[in-house]
Amino acid sequence: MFQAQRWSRWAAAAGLLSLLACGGGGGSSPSEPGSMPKTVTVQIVDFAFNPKDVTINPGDTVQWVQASMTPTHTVTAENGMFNSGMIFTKPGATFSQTFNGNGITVQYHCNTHWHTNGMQGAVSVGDGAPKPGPGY
Ligand SMILES: [Cu+2]
Repeated sequence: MFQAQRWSRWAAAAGLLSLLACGGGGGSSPSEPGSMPKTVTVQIVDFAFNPKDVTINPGDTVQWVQASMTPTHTVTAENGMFNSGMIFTKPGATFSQTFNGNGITVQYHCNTHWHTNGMQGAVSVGDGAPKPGPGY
């Protein structure tokens, strides 16, 4: 009985490890030979995204991190691709989005400070992505 319990615990841990190992993609991604998907960080500082614009490769993830005390931010895409909701209420709060398109630019804003502070940004994905529009 005791032995079996130990074994199943070990097996569960090993399964978790192999899941994590597979998360890296294992080279099966068709995009950009030799480049692994990466995560790019955009900080929310006071009433602005920093950097405001980022350029990434298809399959990369953008992670927004609240880095100052100003509360009640959102990350809301103009094209409806993502909407964090009001989760940026304290420093350290994060929201992540993976971008699989190619040659696209996704413009986004903070619902709370969009009109008052011009709190906007853009994610350009892949080669040939159009330049962000005015204000982004
Ligand atoms: Cu905001």
